[in-house]
Amino acid sequence: MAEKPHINLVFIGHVDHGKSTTVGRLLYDTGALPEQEYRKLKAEAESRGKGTFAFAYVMDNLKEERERGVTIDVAYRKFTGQKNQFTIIDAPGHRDFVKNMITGTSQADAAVLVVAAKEGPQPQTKEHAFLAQVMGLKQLILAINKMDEVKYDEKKFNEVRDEMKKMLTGIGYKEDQVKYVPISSWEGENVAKTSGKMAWYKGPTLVQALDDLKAPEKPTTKPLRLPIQDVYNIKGVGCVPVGRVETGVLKPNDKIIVMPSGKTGEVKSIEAHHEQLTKAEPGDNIGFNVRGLEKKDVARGDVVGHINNPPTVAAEFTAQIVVLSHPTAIPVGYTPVFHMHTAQLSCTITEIQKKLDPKTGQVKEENPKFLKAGDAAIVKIKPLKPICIETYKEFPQLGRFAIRDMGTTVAAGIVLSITPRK
Ligand SMILES: Nc1nc2c(ncn2[C@@H]2O[C@H](COP(=O)(O)OP(=O)(O)OP(=O)(O)O)[C@@H](O)[C@H]2O)c(=O)[nH]1
Ligand SMILES: [Mg+2]
Repeated sequence: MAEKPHINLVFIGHVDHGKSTTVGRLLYDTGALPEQEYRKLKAEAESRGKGTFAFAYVMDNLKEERERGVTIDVAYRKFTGQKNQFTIIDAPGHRDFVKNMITGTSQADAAVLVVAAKEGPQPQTKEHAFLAQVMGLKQLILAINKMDEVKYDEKKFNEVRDEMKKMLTGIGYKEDQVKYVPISSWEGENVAKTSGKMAWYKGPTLVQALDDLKAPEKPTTKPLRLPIQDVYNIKGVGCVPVGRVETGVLKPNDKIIVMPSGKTGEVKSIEAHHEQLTKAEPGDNIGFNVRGLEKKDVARGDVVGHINNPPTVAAEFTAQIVVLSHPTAIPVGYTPVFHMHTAQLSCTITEIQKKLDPKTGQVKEENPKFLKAGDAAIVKIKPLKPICIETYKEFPQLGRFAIRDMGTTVAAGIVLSITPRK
Protein backbone atom coordinates (compact mmCIF):
# COMPACT_ATOMS: atom_id res chain seq x y z
CA MET A 1 0.00 0.00 0.00
CA ALA A 2 1.18 3.48 -0.81
CA GLU A 3 2.33 5.56 2.13
CA LYS A 4 -0.17 8.07 3.45
CA PRO A 5 0.63 11.71 2.70
CA HIS A 6 2.65 13.32 5.51
CA ILE A 7 1.78 16.62 7.18
CA ASN A 8 3.69 18.54 9.84
CA LEU A 9 0.96 19.98 12.05
CA VAL A 10 1.59 22.58 14.74
CA PHE A 11 -0.78 23.32 17.67
CA ILE A 12 -0.72 27.00 18.57
CA GLY A 13 -2.71 29.51 20.63
CA HIS A 14 -2.85 31.41 23.91
CA VAL A 15 -1.49 29.88 27.12
CA ASP A 16 -3.81 27.43 28.87
CA HIS A 17 -6.40 27.30 26.10
CA GLY A 18 -5.85 23.55 25.88
CA LYS A 19 -3.35 22.78 23.07
CA SER A 20 -1.51 19.98 24.88
CA THR A 21 -4.74 18.57 26.31
CA THR A 22 -6.23 18.48 22.82
CA VAL A 23 -3.23 16.59 21.47
CA GLY A 24 -3.35 14.16 24.39
CA ARG A 25 -7.08 13.60 24.00
CA LEU A 26 -6.77 13.11 20.26
CA LEU A 27 -4.09 10.46 20.74
CA TYR A 28 -6.04 8.75 23.50
CA ASP A 29 -9.38 8.62 21.69
CA THR A 30 -7.81 7.26 18.51
CA GLY A 31 -5.91 4.54 20.38
CA ALA A 32 -2.51 6.10 19.70
CA LEU A 33 -2.01 6.62 23.44
CA PRO A 34 -2.27 3.27 25.24
CA GLU A 35 -4.55 3.12 28.30
CA GLN A 36 -1.64 2.11 30.48
CA GLU A 37 0.45 5.10 29.49
CA TYR A 38 -2.50 7.41 30.11
CA ARG A 39 -3.09 5.93 33.61
CA LYS A 40 0.53 6.54 34.53
CA LEU A 41 0.36 10.17 33.39
CA LYS A 42 -2.92 10.68 35.21
CA ALA A 43 -1.45 9.31 38.44
CA GLU A 44 1.58 11.57 38.11
CA ALA A 45 -0.56 14.62 37.39
CA GLU A 46 -2.75 13.90 40.41
CA SER A 47 0.25 13.36 42.68
CA ARG A 48 1.45 16.85 41.74
CA GLY A 49 -1.98 18.31 42.41
CA LYS A 50 -2.40 18.92 38.66
CA GLY A 51 -5.03 16.31 37.86
CA THR A 52 -6.54 18.33 35.03
CA PHE A 53 -3.21 18.20 33.18
CA ALA A 54 -3.32 14.41 32.70
CA PHE A 55 -3.78 14.72 28.93
CA ALA A 56 -1.39 17.66 28.66
CA TYR A 57 1.35 15.53 30.26
CA VAL A 58 1.40 13.42 27.08
CA MET A 59 3.19 16.30 25.37
CA ASP A 60 4.57 18.17 28.41
CA ASN A 61 7.49 15.92 29.24
CA LEU A 62 9.89 18.28 31.00
CA LYS A 63 9.88 18.25 34.80
CA GLU A 64 9.39 22.01 34.92
CA GLU A 65 6.51 21.78 32.44
CA ARG A 66 4.76 19.16 34.58
CA GLU A 67 5.32 21.06 37.83
CA ARG A 68 4.11 24.36 36.42
CA GLY A 69 1.40 22.98 34.17
CA VAL A 70 2.69 24.98 31.23
CA THR A 71 4.35 24.01 27.95
CA ILE A 72 7.83 25.52 27.59
CA ASP A 73 9.38 23.85 24.57
CA VAL A 74 7.96 22.21 21.45
CA ALA A 75 7.26 18.47 21.60
CA TYR A 76 6.70 16.09 18.69
CA ARG A 77 4.54 13.02 18.28
CA LYS A 78 3.51 10.85 15.33
CA PHE A 79 -0.15 10.32 14.58
CA THR A 80 -1.76 8.38 11.75
CA GLY A 81 -5.22 9.34 10.54
CA GLN A 82 -7.47 7.61 8.01
CA LYS A 83 -5.98 9.52 5.06
CA ASN A 84 -2.95 11.41 6.33
CA GLN A 85 -0.06 10.76 8.65
CA PHE A 86 1.06 13.57 10.90
CA THR A 87 3.98 14.78 12.90
CA ILE A 88 2.20 16.73 15.62
CA ILE A 89 4.16 19.67 16.98
CA ASP A 90 2.81 20.98 20.30
CA ALA A 91 3.90 24.59 20.77
CA PRO A 92 3.89 26.65 23.99
CA GLY A 93 1.35 29.45 24.37
CA HIS A 94 3.05 31.46 27.10
CA ARG A 95 4.42 34.75 25.82
CA ASP A 96 7.86 34.04 27.30
CA PHE A 97 8.24 31.10 24.92
CA VAL A 98 7.16 32.59 21.59
CA LYS A 99 10.65 31.78 20.28
CA ASN A 100 9.97 28.09 20.69
CA MET A 101 6.58 28.49 19.10
CA ILE A 102 8.29 30.02 16.05
CA THR A 103 10.67 27.10 15.77
CA GLY A 104 7.71 24.72 15.76
CA THR A 105 5.74 26.82 13.30
CA SER A 106 8.67 27.11 10.91
CA GLN A 107 8.63 23.32 10.59
CA ALA A 108 4.89 23.06 9.98
CA ASP A 109 2.69 22.68 6.90
CA ALA A 110 -0.58 23.47 8.70
CA ALA A 111 -1.77 24.64 12.12
CA VAL A 112 -4.49 24.00 14.67
CA LEU A 113 -5.16 27.27 16.48
CA VAL A 114 -6.80 26.53 19.84
CA VAL A 115 -9.06 29.17 21.42
CA ALA A 116 -10.97 28.70 24.67
CA ALA A 117 -14.68 29.40 24.13
CA LYS A 118 -15.30 31.31 27.34
CA GLU A 119 -12.25 33.59 27.18
CA GLY A 120 -12.28 34.01 23.42
CA PRO A 121 -9.22 35.34 21.55
CA GLN A 122 -6.38 36.57 23.77
CA PRO A 123 -3.05 38.30 22.96
CA GLN A 124 -1.16 35.16 21.91
CA THR A 125 -4.15 33.94 19.89
CA LYS A 126 -3.59 36.92 17.66
CA GLU A 127 0.19 36.86 17.80
CA HIS A 128 0.35 33.17 16.91
CA ALA A 129 -2.20 33.51 14.12
CA PHE A 130 -0.15 36.33 12.68
CA LEU A 131 3.11 34.39 12.93
CA ALA A 132 1.47 31.39 11.26
CA GLN A 133 0.42 33.68 8.42
CA VAL A 134 3.90 35.24 8.17
CA MET A 135 5.49 31.79 8.09
CA GLY A 136 3.23 30.85 5.21
CA LEU A 137 0.83 28.35 6.77
CA LYS A 138 -2.12 28.40 4.41
CA GLN A 139 -4.30 25.80 6.15
CA LEU A 140 -5.67 26.59 9.58
CA ILE A 141 -8.09 24.71 11.80
CA LEU A 142 -9.59 26.93 14.45
CA ALA A 143 -10.47 24.66 17.37
CA ILE A 144 -12.86 26.43 19.74
CA ASN A 145 -12.12 24.45 22.90
CA LYS A 146 -13.54 24.11 26.40
CA MET A 147 -17.08 24.13 25.00
CA ASP A 148 -18.08 22.38 28.26
CA GLU A 149 -17.35 25.65 30.10
CA VAL A 150 -20.01 27.42 28.03
CA LYS A 151 -22.50 24.55 28.27
CA TYR A 152 -21.94 23.65 24.61
CA ASP A 153 -23.81 26.79 23.65
CA GLU A 154 -24.12 27.32 19.90
CA LYS A 155 -24.47 31.07 20.32
CA LYS A 156 -21.17 31.33 22.18
CA PHE A 157 -19.47 29.23 19.49
CA ASN A 158 -20.83 31.52 16.75
CA GLU A 159 -19.68 34.58 18.67
CA VAL A 160 -16.07 33.38 19.01
CA ARG A 161 -16.08 32.07 15.42
CA ASP A 162 -17.21 35.44 14.06
CA GLU A 163 -14.67 37.34 16.13
CA MET A 164 -11.90 35.02 14.93
CA LYS A 165 -13.08 35.24 11.33
CA LYS A 166 -12.75 38.99 11.43
CA MET A 167 -9.30 38.84 12.94
CA LEU A 168 -8.00 36.15 10.57
CA THR A 169 -9.32 37.94 7.51
CA GLY A 170 -7.61 41.08 8.81
CA ILE A 171 -4.21 39.38 8.87
CA GLY A 172 -4.59 37.86 5.43
CA TYR A 173 -6.32 34.50 5.81
CA LYS A 174 -8.91 33.73 3.18
CA GLU A 175 -12.21 32.24 4.22
CA ASP A 176 -11.56 28.86 2.56
CA GLN A 177 -8.22 28.47 4.36
CA VAL A 178 -9.83 28.19 7.80
CA LYS A 179 -12.16 25.59 9.34
CA TYR A 180 -13.97 26.19 12.65
CA VAL A 181 -14.50 23.19 14.93
CA PRO A 182 -16.07 23.26 18.43
CA ILE A 183 -14.54 20.78 20.88
CA SER A 184 -14.12 19.96 24.52
CA SER A 185 -10.83 18.15 24.74
CA TRP A 186 -11.16 17.57 28.48
CA GLU A 187 -14.54 15.88 28.01
CA GLY A 188 -13.61 14.33 24.67
CA GLU A 189 -16.47 15.95 22.75
CA ASN A 190 -15.99 16.24 18.98
CA VAL A 191 -12.25 15.53 19.09
CA ALA A 192 -12.30 12.00 17.67
CA LYS A 193 -15.92 11.18 18.53
CA THR A 194 -18.98 13.02 17.29
CA SER A 195 -20.49 14.96 20.17
CA GLY A 196 -23.94 14.16 21.48
CA LYS A 197 -23.86 17.49 23.30
CA MET A 198 -23.51 19.65 20.21
CA ALA A 199 -26.25 18.30 17.96
CA TRP A 200 -26.46 21.78 16.42
CA TYR A 201 -23.00 21.30 14.89
CA LYS A 202 -23.00 19.51 11.55
CA GLY A 203 -19.32 19.80 10.57
CA PRO A 204 -16.40 17.40 10.99
CA THR A 205 -14.79 16.28 14.26
CA LEU A 206 -11.30 17.62 14.84
CA VAL A 207 -9.79 14.32 13.66
CA GLN A 208 -11.90 14.38 10.48
CA ALA A 209 -10.85 17.98 9.87
CA LEU A 210 -7.20 16.89 10.14
CA ASP A 211 -7.78 14.22 7.53
CA ASP A 212 -9.26 16.84 5.23
CA LEU A 213 -5.98 18.80 5.27
CA LYS A 214 -3.93 18.61 2.09
CA ALA A 215 -0.35 17.40 2.29
CA PRO A 216 2.11 19.76 0.62
CA GLU A 217 2.81 18.69 -2.93
CA LYS A 218 6.32 17.76 -3.97
CA PRO A 219 7.29 20.72 -6.15
CA THR A 220 8.84 18.51 -8.84
CA THR A 221 7.76 20.70 -11.77
CA LYS A 222 9.46 23.82 -10.43
CA PRO A 223 13.01 24.77 -11.40
CA LEU A 224 15.71 22.95 -9.49
CA ARG A 225 16.82 24.56 -6.22
CA LEU A 226 19.29 22.65 -4.09
CA PRO A 227 20.84 24.53 -1.16
CA ILE A 228 24.23 23.13 -0.23
CA GLN A 229 24.80 21.92 3.32
CA ASP A 230 28.35 20.67 2.98
CA VAL A 231 31.02 19.70 0.47
CA TYR A 232 33.30 16.68 0.63
CA ASN A 233 36.42 15.78 -1.27
CA ILE A 234 36.43 12.03 -1.77
CA LYS A 235 39.59 10.30 -2.97
CA GLY A 236 39.17 8.85 -6.44
CA VAL A 237 35.74 10.48 -6.83
CA GLY A 238 36.41 14.19 -6.40
CA CYS A 239 34.16 16.92 -5.16
CA VAL A 240 30.82 15.80 -3.63
CA PRO A 241 28.38 18.54 -2.56
CA VAL A 242 25.64 17.46 -0.15
CA GLY A 243 22.20 18.97 0.32
CA ARG A 244 18.44 18.56 0.23
CA VAL A 245 16.53 19.08 -3.00
CA GLU A 246 13.88 21.72 -2.21
CA THR A 247 12.29 22.03 -5.65
CA GLY A 248 12.69 20.42 -9.05
CA VAL A 249 14.41 17.21 -10.05
CA LEU A 250 18.13 16.45 -10.44
CA LYS A 251 19.38 13.64 -12.68
CA PRO A 252 22.78 12.31 -13.74
CA ASN A 253 24.19 14.11 -16.81
CA ASP A 254 22.30 17.31 -15.89
CA LYS A 255 24.26 20.51 -16.48
CA ILE A 256 24.23 22.52 -13.28
CA ILE A 257 25.31 25.92 -12.05
CA VAL A 258 26.39 26.89 -8.53
CA MET A 259 25.30 30.33 -7.37
CA PRO A 260 26.46 32.94 -6.39
CA SER A 261 29.84 31.81 -7.86
CA GLY A 262 28.41 30.88 -11.27
CA LYS A 263 30.67 27.81 -11.57
CA THR A 264 29.20 25.08 -13.78
CA GLY A 265 29.56 21.32 -14.18
CA GLU A 266 27.88 18.10 -15.19
CA VAL A 267 26.38 15.67 -12.71
CA LYS A 268 28.17 12.32 -12.83
CA SER A 269 26.28 10.46 -10.12
CA ILE A 270 23.77 10.98 -7.32
CA GLU A 271 23.77 9.07 -4.08
CA ALA A 272 21.47 8.82 -1.06
CA HIS A 273 21.98 6.43 1.84
CA HIS A 274 24.82 4.74 -0.09
CA GLU A 275 22.57 3.98 -3.05
CA GLN A 276 22.90 5.36 -6.56
CA LEU A 277 19.82 7.31 -7.65
CA THR A 278 18.54 7.81 -11.20
CA LYS A 279 16.87 11.01 -10.01
CA ALA A 280 16.55 13.13 -6.86
CA GLU A 281 13.25 14.81 -5.93
CA PRO A 282 12.12 17.43 -3.38
CA GLY A 283 12.80 16.19 0.13
CA ASP A 284 15.68 13.92 -0.91
CA ASN A 285 18.94 14.42 0.95
CA ILE A 286 21.67 13.62 -1.52
CA GLY A 287 25.36 13.73 -2.27
CA PHE A 288 26.29 14.24 -5.89
CA ASN A 289 29.50 14.14 -7.85
CA VAL A 290 30.06 16.82 -10.47
CA ARG A 291 32.46 16.77 -13.39
CA GLY A 292 34.18 20.13 -13.68
CA LEU A 293 33.77 21.28 -10.06
CA GLU A 294 36.38 21.46 -7.35
CA LYS A 295 35.81 21.70 -3.62
CA LYS A 296 36.74 25.38 -3.59
CA ASP A 297 33.96 26.15 -6.09
CA VAL A 298 31.08 25.16 -3.77
CA ALA A 299 30.28 26.07 -0.18
CA ARG A 300 27.58 25.80 2.43
CA GLY A 301 24.81 28.29 1.70
CA ASP A 302 25.31 28.15 -2.10
CA VAL A 303 22.36 27.02 -4.19
CA VAL A 304 22.56 24.69 -7.18
CA GLY A 305 20.20 24.95 -10.14
CA HIS A 306 20.12 23.94 -13.79
CA ILE A 307 22.22 26.02 -16.19
CA ASN A 308 19.13 27.28 -18.04
CA ASN A 309 17.46 28.51 -14.83
CA PRO A 310 20.06 29.64 -12.28
CA PRO A 311 19.09 30.43 -8.67
CA THR A 312 18.53 34.15 -8.01
CA VAL A 313 21.36 36.10 -6.41
CA ALA A 314 20.15 39.12 -4.48
CA ALA A 315 21.94 42.42 -4.13
CA GLU A 316 19.00 43.66 -2.05
CA PHE A 317 15.54 42.45 -1.15
CA THR A 318 12.28 43.61 0.36
CA ALA A 319 10.73 41.53 3.10
CA GLN A 320 7.87 41.42 5.54
CA ILE A 321 9.18 40.77 9.03
CA VAL A 322 7.77 40.37 12.51
CA VAL A 323 9.89 41.43 15.47
CA LEU A 324 9.64 38.90 18.26
CA SER A 325 12.01 40.19 20.85
CA HIS A 326 14.59 42.86 21.09
CA PRO A 327 15.89 44.44 24.30
CA THR A 328 15.68 47.97 22.89
CA ALA A 329 14.73 48.94 19.37
CA ILE A 330 15.77 48.09 15.81
CA PRO A 331 16.90 51.17 13.88
CA VAL A 332 17.72 51.57 10.21
CA GLY A 333 21.29 50.30 9.85
CA TYR A 334 20.77 47.29 12.14
CA THR A 335 22.99 44.40 10.93
CA PRO A 336 22.17 41.06 12.58
CA VAL A 337 22.69 37.53 11.23
CA PHE A 338 20.08 36.18 8.84
CA HIS A 339 19.41 32.44 8.62
CA MET A 340 17.92 31.38 5.31
CA HIS A 341 17.93 27.82 3.94
CA THR A 342 21.49 26.63 4.67
CA ALA A 343 23.03 30.10 4.56
CA GLN A 344 23.89 32.40 7.45
CA LEU A 345 25.16 35.87 6.86
CA SER A 346 24.97 39.43 8.12
CA CYS A 347 22.53 41.74 6.40
CA THR A 348 21.70 45.38 7.01
CA ILE A 349 18.19 46.73 7.32
CA THR A 350 18.61 49.73 5.03
CA GLU A 351 15.03 51.02 5.10
CA ILE A 352 12.00 50.57 7.29
CA GLN A 353 9.28 51.30 4.75
CA LYS A 354 6.06 50.60 6.63
CA LYS A 355 5.09 49.51 10.09
CA LEU A 356 2.09 47.18 10.12
CA ASP A 357 -0.37 46.48 12.87
CA PRO A 358 0.50 42.87 13.84
CA LYS A 359 -3.07 42.30 14.92
CA THR A 360 -4.65 43.37 11.65
CA GLY A 361 -1.85 43.70 9.06
CA GLN A 362 -2.95 47.30 8.30
CA VAL A 363 -0.32 49.98 7.66
CA LYS A 364 0.25 51.85 10.93
CA GLU A 365 3.12 54.15 10.03
CA GLU A 366 5.18 55.08 6.96
CA ASN A 367 8.98 55.18 7.31
CA PRO A 368 9.16 54.73 11.09
CA LYS A 369 12.53 55.42 12.75
CA PHE A 370 12.72 52.05 14.48
CA LEU A 371 10.91 48.79 15.26
CA LYS A 372 10.19 47.22 18.61
CA ALA A 373 9.19 43.76 19.83
CA GLY A 374 5.76 42.91 18.54
CA ASP A 375 6.03 45.14 15.46
CA ALA A 376 5.50 43.89 11.95
CA ALA A 377 7.02 45.79 9.05
CA ILE A 378 8.02 45.93 5.42
CA VAL A 379 11.77 46.49 5.27
CA LYS A 380 14.55 46.70 2.72
CA ILE A 381 17.55 44.48 3.37
CA LYS A 382 21.06 44.51 1.98
CA PRO A 383 23.17 41.38 2.45
CA LEU A 384 26.82 42.15 3.14
CA LYS A 385 27.68 39.66 0.37
CA PRO A 386 25.53 38.50 -2.56
CA ILE A 387 23.27 35.68 -1.43
CA CYS A 388 20.94 33.17 -3.11
CA ILE A 389 17.36 33.75 -2.13
CA GLU A 390 14.01 33.59 -3.87
CA THR A 391 10.69 35.28 -3.30
CA TYR A 392 8.45 33.47 -0.86
CA LYS A 393 5.72 33.40 -3.47
CA GLU A 394 7.81 31.52 -6.03
CA PHE A 395 9.89 29.29 -3.77
CA PRO A 396 8.53 29.30 -0.19
CA GLN A 397 11.35 26.97 0.86
CA LEU A 398 13.98 29.55 -0.11
CA GLY A 399 12.00 32.68 0.68
CA ARG A 400 11.72 32.67 4.47
CA PHE A 401 14.27 33.53 7.10
CA ALA A 402 14.93 34.06 10.78
CA ILE A 403 16.93 36.97 12.16
CA ARG A 404 19.14 36.15 15.14
CA ASP A 405 21.19 38.36 17.39
CA MET A 406 22.75 37.87 20.83
CA GLY A 407 21.69 34.23 20.93
CA THR A 408 17.99 34.81 20.37
CA THR A 409 15.58 34.99 17.51
CA VAL A 410 14.89 38.66 16.97
CA ALA A 411 12.51 38.40 14.03
CA ALA A 412 11.22 36.19 11.24
CA GLY A 413 10.13 37.08 7.77
CA ILE A 414 9.44 36.28 4.14
CA VAL A 415 10.95 37.69 0.96
CA LEU A 416 8.53 39.80 -1.07
CA SER A 417 10.77 41.01 -3.91
CA ILE A 418 14.39 40.89 -4.97
CA THR A 419 16.80 43.26 -6.68
CA PRO A 420 19.09 40.81 -8.44
CA ARG A 421 22.84 41.27 -8.48
CA LYS A 422 23.96 42.89 -11.73
N1 LIG B 1 -12.96 22.55 31.18
C1 LIG B 1 -12.04 22.29 30.29
N2 LIG B 1 -10.74 22.44 30.60
C2 LIG B 1 -9.83 22.17 29.66
C3 LIG B 1 -10.18 21.74 28.37
N3 LIG B 1 -9.04 21.58 27.65
C4 LIG B 1 -8.02 21.89 28.46
N4 LIG B 1 -8.48 22.25 29.69
C5 LIG B 1 -7.70 22.62 30.87
O1 LIG B 1 -6.93 23.78 30.61
C6 LIG B 1 -5.70 23.72 31.32
C7 LIG B 1 -4.57 24.00 30.38
O2 LIG B 1 -4.48 22.97 29.44
P1 LIG B 1 -3.18 22.75 28.54
O3 LIG B 1 -3.53 21.66 27.60
O4 LIG B 1 -1.96 22.62 29.35
O5 LIG B 1 -3.14 24.14 27.77
P2 LIG B 1 -2.05 24.60 26.70
O6 LIG B 1 -2.77 25.42 25.69
O7 LIG B 1 -1.29 23.44 26.19
O8 LIG B 1 -1.13 25.55 27.57
P3 LIG B 1 0.41 26.02 27.23
O9 LIG B 1 1.03 24.95 26.42
O10 LIG B 1 1.07 26.22 28.53
O11 LIG B 1 0.26 27.28 26.45
C8 LIG B 1 -5.67 22.32 31.97
O12 LIG B 1 -6.08 22.43 33.31
C9 LIG B 1 -6.67 21.55 31.17
O13 LIG B 1 -7.30 20.49 31.88
C10 LIG B 1 -11.56 21.57 28.07
O14 LIG B 1 -11.99 21.19 26.98
N5 LIG B 1 -12.44 21.88 29.06
MG1 LIG C 1 0.71 23.08 26.22
